[in-house]
Amino acid sequence: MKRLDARAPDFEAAFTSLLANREAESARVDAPVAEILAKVRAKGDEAVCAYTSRFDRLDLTPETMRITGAEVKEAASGVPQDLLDALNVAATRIEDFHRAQLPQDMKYTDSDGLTLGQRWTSLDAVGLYVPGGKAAYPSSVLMNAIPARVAGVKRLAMCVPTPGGVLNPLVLAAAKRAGVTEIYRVGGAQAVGAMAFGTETVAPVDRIVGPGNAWVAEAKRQVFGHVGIDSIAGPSEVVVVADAKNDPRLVALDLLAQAEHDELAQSILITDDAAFGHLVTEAVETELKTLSRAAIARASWRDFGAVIIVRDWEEAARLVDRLAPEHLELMVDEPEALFARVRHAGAAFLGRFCPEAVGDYVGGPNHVLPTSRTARFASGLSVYDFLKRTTFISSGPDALSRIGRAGVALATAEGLEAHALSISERLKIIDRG
Ligand code: HSO
Ligand code: ZN
Repeated sequence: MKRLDARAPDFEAAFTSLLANREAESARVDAPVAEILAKVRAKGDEAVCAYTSRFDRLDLTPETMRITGAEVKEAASGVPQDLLDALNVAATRIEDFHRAQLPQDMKYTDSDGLTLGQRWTSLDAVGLYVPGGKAAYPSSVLMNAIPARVAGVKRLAMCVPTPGGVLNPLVLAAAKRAGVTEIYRVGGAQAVGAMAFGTETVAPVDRIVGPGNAWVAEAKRQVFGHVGIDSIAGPSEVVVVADAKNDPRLVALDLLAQAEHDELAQSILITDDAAFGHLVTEAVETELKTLSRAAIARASWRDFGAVIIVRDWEEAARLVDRLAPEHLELMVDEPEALFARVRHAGAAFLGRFCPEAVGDYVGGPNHVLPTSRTARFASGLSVYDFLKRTTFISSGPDALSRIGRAGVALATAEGLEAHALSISERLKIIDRG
């Protein structure tokens, strides 16, 4: 953990080191992934089943690739009712937020007499990748699937690896609640290939979303262009801005909630009180004695954690913008006023009783957010990722006669004669009356 003081002469260098890229040194998998994708594209189900047998020790046939409705029901029936109720609370709140997010179509008639506008329509089919084993978060199934369904996507296919054939009941229950329409027990690059290119069993989709390991991320990169993809997430991060009126233990737990995700996660406290900063770091050490994921959280806090002492909240806001964090907690007297000064953050949590973990599960806004400072130019997952716009122009003779000549002049200047004629020949007809 680093301790930084904005007044110290070496502050700038120390702060810059916090902005360093935390991407894992992952092995290059571009060549093997390209081979898998090519095989899946050429051989369809046969290749998907062969790779599943090799990587997941699971023998599949085209008939058993899909997890049936009965299997989903059976698995979900083993989930305790209180957990199903919790899933339902989360799903309902996520649905409500994303429904409120739906954009309006636009249409107006301008002073030249043209009617202009744009109309939103949903994608036809989306593929959702869900990692296997421990990396599978049921909450992330809800966060990826619900915006697609709210946007109006009819087909929502999900791929999840089931090594050794073991199903994750809570993931399946989340998929069912979120409105996933079909589920395949296929993972890795072969799943991405199947969804992108289609096989005899898996119909192709238009966009693939969802987290995955290095192979899945590389496969998504390689199919991009043929289908759309979501952004490729880096390690998670949180910046907590807190004054000395807070309970140091609560602030420590918020920092650790991020740190326990990943050794590469980053948790930063910004405070205007150095003594409070010390209390928080002491509380972090105390909690690390008992947390179940202490090994991961300790590594993250040791390597990437930081406490920054600032003169005032104005300075805090400037530093937050430079960090452009995925998550921002504002635990100060007037969080709205401070939030108004911040421009770059994926999601903000305002007030002393609004921990980021509430947003991970039951807040409503999406928890798939821009990481690695990409909040400077990117936003979290939303209904917009499953919608596209068609713009339109409607013009009659009067409107065309007002703007047509300028179009002819530009077409002529570009040397595109048919363009010029397609307008000018109509202008002639109009002029003839
Ligand atoms: N904080 C994570 C999301 C998550 N947390 C899932 C718990 N489960 C990235 O925003
Ligand atoms: Zn989380």
